Amino acid sequence: MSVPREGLAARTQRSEALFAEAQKHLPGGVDSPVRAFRGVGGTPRFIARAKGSAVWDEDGNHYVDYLASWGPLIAGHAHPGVVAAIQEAATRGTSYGAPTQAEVELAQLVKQAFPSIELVRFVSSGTEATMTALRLARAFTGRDLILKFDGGYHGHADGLLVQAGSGPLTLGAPDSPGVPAVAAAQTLSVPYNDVVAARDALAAHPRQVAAVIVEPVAGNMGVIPPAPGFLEHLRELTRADGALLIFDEVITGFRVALGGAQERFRIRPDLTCLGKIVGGGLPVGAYGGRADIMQQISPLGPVYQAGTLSGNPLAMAAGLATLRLLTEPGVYDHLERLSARLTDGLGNAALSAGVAYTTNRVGSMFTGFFCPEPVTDYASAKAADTRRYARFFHAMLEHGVYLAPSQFEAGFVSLAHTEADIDATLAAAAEAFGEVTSRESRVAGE
Ligand code: KE4
Repeated sequence: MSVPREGLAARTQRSEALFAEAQKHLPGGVDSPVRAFRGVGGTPRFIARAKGSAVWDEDGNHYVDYLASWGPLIAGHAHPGVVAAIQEAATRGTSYGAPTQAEVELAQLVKQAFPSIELVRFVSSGTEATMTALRLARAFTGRDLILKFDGGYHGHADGLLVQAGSGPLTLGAPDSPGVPAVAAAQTLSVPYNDVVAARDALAAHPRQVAAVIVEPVAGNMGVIPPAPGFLEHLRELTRADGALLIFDEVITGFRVALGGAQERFRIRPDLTCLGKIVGGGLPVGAYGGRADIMQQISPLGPVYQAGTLSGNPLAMAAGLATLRLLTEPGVYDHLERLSARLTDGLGNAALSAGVAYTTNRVGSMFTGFFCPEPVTDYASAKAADTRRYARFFHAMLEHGVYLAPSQFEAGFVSLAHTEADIDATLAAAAEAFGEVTSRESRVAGE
């Protein structure tokens, strides 16, 4: 039986005090908007430390963590092998601005996992990876237009903040001010999983679209799997039109399979963007793909991209240590089994509590939506009851479970999660679903 902590209100004093101070110095008190709890209300928990599947906030509250830093921590927090690799690398210096053996080794591992990647370049974030992939696609094709999907989030580069998911969706601003109209005008966006809309968009701009960029499993509207045939059709449509197909695998890379969604769904994109797991919790992004395209990148070719800390030795060490854990046999079967038990259990708990709830899951990434209908695209995701999500989120927090602070994000199971963690989570959910409906009936009765 999961019991809410006594006097939890008193147990957020340090987070509250830190949040008040943080807001004097940082916009919204955070360094990334989705951390501010705007999608669920209340005070963001200031995290003091983490280990394995657990995080502790500054008030000493313990949580089973499914945020996993928005995806990178597939091996769990502070994995001893990852920490030791970072520590060892740090004793040899933290940055050289020169090539290193670690970059070569990590590139080899990425290419082994992703056969479509013949050349790869490391950068420091997913945003840098997708931003550069689009510049490269435009240079290679000589075309200007980009086609993305409603609710797809690919980082905060100007042309990609159009009908964007993740934070912009959570905060109700899918199109950001400050993006020049001419930049936004180069970006077409159609509903996710809608092959006809994608076909019509390409047909309306024949041989003018440089690339179609897609999250092969959407993670920024909450998790939405590709409909059967969706990715295959995108591959055919882009090949016929001469547009490049870019898989944004910043979340799905090394997550839904060692070789990401392109392994799981057997599609070969022209370019792939990576992030999160490839850095093992340190800042790494990457873009790569066909050699004839990547050879356009400076200093080989004319397309410029650079970065002071690209291929940073500490980040390369963390990425290498993490990926080597993922090449162990049975890793993905284990994640599949544990994640399925979690989401099946959440669905059953919601059913028992009479709460309309539907879970989407691919591998160890998942989202529970507070709505009765299947969630297959941006429109159906937006129909979810975000107030119920917020109540559930806080009820789970009170029961020691940390989910994504937005209905429109993904949760993640790691190699550090145990059967006992899943049991505790499902016990907490049984209480939390009940509290969602009882709070509503209390309000209705007032
Ligand atoms: P970063 O620049 O945040 O490293 O990566 C941008 C990015 C690109 N592509 C996909 C599919 C992504 O999900 C992301 C970033 N994801 C968000 C959460 N959904 C990061 C969390 C945040 O913005 O704080």
